[in-house]
Amino acid sequence: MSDAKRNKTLTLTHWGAYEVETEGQSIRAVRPFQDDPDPSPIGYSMVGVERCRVRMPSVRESWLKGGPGTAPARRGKDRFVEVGWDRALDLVAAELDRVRTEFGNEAIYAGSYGWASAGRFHHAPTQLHRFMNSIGGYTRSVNTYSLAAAEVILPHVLGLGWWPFQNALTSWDVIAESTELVVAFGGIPLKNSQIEHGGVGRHELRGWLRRWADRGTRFVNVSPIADDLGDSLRPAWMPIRPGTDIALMLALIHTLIAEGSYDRAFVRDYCTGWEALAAYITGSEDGIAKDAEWASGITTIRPSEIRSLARSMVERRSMINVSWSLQRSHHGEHVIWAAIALAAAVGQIGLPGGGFGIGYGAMASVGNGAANSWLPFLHWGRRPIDSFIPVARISDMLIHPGEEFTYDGGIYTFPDIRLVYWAGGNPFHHHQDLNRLRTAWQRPDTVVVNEPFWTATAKHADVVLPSTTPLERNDLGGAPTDSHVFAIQQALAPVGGARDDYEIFGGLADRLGVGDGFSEGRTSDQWVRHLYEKLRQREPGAPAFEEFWEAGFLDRRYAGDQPKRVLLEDFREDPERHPLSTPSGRIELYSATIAGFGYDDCPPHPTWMAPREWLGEAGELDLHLVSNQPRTRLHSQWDHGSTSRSAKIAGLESMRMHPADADVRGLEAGDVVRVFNARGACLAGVATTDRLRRGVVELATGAWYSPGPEPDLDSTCLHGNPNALTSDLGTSSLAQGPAAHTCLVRVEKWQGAVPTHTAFALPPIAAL
Ligand SMILES: Nc1nc2c(c(=O)[nH]1)N[C@H]1C(S)=C(S)[C@@H](COP(=O)(O)OP(=O)(O)OC[C@H]3O[C@@H](n4cnc5c(=O)[nH]c(N)nc54)[C@H](O)[C@@H]3O)O[C@H]1N2
Ligand SMILES: Nc1nc2c(c(=O)[nH]1)N[C@H]1C(S)=C(S)[C@@H](COP(=O)(O)OP(=O)(O)OC[C@H]3O[C@@H](n4cnc5c(=O)[nH]c(N)nc54)[C@H](O)[C@@H]3O)O[C@H]1N2
Ligand SMILES: [Mo]
Repeated sequence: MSDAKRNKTLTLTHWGAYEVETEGQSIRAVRPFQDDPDPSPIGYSMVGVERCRVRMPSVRESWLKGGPGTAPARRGKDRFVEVGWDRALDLVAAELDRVRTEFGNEAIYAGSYGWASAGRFHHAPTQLHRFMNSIGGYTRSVNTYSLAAAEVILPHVLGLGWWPFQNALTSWDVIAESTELVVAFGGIPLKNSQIEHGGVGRHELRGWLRRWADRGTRFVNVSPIADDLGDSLRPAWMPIRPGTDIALMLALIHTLIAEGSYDRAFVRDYCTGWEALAAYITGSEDGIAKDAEWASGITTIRPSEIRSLARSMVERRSMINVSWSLQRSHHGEHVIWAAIALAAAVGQIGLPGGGFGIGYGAMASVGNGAANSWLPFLHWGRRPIDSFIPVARISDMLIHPGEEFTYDGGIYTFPDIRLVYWAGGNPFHHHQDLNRLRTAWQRPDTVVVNEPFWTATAKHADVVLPSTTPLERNDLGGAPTDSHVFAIQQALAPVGGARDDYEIFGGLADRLGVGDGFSEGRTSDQWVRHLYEKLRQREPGAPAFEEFWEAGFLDRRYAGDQPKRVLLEDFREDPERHPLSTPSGRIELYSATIAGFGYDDCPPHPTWMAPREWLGEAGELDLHLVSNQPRTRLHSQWDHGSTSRSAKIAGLESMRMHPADADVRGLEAGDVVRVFNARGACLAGVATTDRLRRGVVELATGAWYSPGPEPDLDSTCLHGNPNALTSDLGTSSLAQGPAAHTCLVRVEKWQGAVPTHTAFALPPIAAL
């Protein structure tokens, strides 16, 4: 083939921008974006874009024959029948109409959580929500799997919602200039900073960490896993028992109180509720002093280490970082609250390089200071009805229609869902306790899923509508927190019969008589141009559309250097002129509002409560499972791709454990194990390392879920998805967030032949 037939286009993913070289319908090469100093290897997986694709609209056979509600227990087991687009869209439109007419729009659940793709126009959940609002509304979801507990507690403590808070975080450059000690609970994991919601032009965190270290900044990594903070930073490692950080934070405050070194003026002038918190910490409230000895019994960190850490924090300019993972646990709200209380006692909040941050390293942009750039987005439309659930309560909702739930002081009722519509997410990867979700998933009459790939969620649907990937369409992409905006350029024709989500919902909207309102008369290319023009209205320095499209990207650093940011600087300078939006105008270390809610599991000041599952009361389940974010993919995306698959062991997700823990179970690296508890089981391949504390195993999220055959292996994922094991417990009555990191397991060697998983196999498809 001659070179002339090769084409190069630029595409954007949540893990970076790449140049894609194609020849006809094949991808010949994927190269990182020229200006990216630290590109992510995840992008190379795109070479296999045709693998595991849904080729044609596919309908579950029993549902097709018997109509909605037929044999729901056969979801995930039945054959699919491929049908043409017209038939599929007729079926789905008729079913949407039946459900909204007979049961009302709240009977449609389209909360549809998920990351979908980076492009802002073809963002599948946005398209879905806009479509659903145009047909009368739907039951939505609130908050995120990432941060639910933090999102709900922060307004009570700081008077800030999540985005204003994250945008105000102290920026990396200020840390580089001023911070002498970084105490990182859950580390600052570089593996996670590969990602940014909406895309990354330049991965810069690695460079900044080096600059922090070069300056002589000391690092403490408080985490069960040493790798959460890079070796090049020479961190001190405190391998804490998972789920016990609150106890450590309280004991650090106790030391400062006992030694008289906490910042009296700060807690008096900038906080409310210090007395109540101090009474609890010193034990005058309940007779138990939350001192270093007490915390040592819980966290397994030596009392002398706790005391000396507390002293270093007040002697130096110190920054406390709390990873998002910490609040993805039972009582996760209180981890955030305790960290803020610790920072208040240290007294450096609002000073350059001092105080606290939440989630440095969790994504590429957290702390980059580039916040507040504006990006055009497609509007969801007006919400005709207001029915919602906290996002991680999906199984509860499906299993308990009509029952009450609490959320942030309110009492609400779970709707009776007849139809579930998902686009751009993978609940059969992301939700906790997948065996419970499978039971819950049998309740609705109909499940519709738009997906490019045959994921477990697609396999558990009644109707699967094949979507394109970003490689197959034009779009505009970027993150408001990133320096670049990209022209995502179509590299391939749609694979198989795939259609853009916009086209799919357009087809449904036409059938339901709202086509014009949904499309506003624009084709998708016209929409992309329209969104870009909105950007130009805000930023007259941006080039004309044609020029932008030709260049492939816009480097918005033309706007000049971003201002250095110091979190809560104004408030510190003058709390009267810049009060917080809390009831007291101060940082609330005790919240009368939360006291008023009267929740047993969410007391009104930071409190240690033993999580439901932890190594302190382990019993038979003697290992703590950390199911963190995977380094070789984004969640479940491209698990079928080369980067993710290269890290598997015998085709199974790899699980890391301490060599001593392996030894006592007669295990060696490379062995296949069964990981189990009362909720379920999964297989995994063993890797051993002393980078984990003993008693902890690490099995990252995202291996495509592949339940084994009935009757014996039905509740076992044969591929290694940790959500076969995690608990579907809410963080507390306040936020009802996911608590994935609160999970105990046992591990044993798999005996006999290893059953093969079918994660990447197509489901049975009947010829029409
Ligand atoms: N045990 C455990 N579980 C967890 C977590 C944990 O820490 N531990 N973390 C949680 C967190 S923080 C998150 S954010 C969630 C993530 O959960 P999800 O966001 O649901 O995970 P993804 O794998 O990103 O799923 C996105 C899906 O969208 C599809 N997709 C991509 N592009 C398109 C498109 O253009 N159109 C359509 N229709 N589909 C598209 C992809 O193929 C993929 O199946 O997982 C949560 N689950
Ligand atoms: N490569 C990659 N990067 C990602 C993602 C991905 O899928 N892949 N997902 C993105 C998303 S959606 C999100 S929300 C963020 C999530 O960002 P995080 O929530 O911070 O990510 P995790 O990897 O779950 O957790 C970080 C570390 O916390 C530690 N940890 C777990 N439990 C405890 C505990 O009880 N105490 C302490 N001290 N440490 C603990 C674990 O060792 C873990 O490696 O990551 C984003 N970045
Ligand atoms: Mo997330």
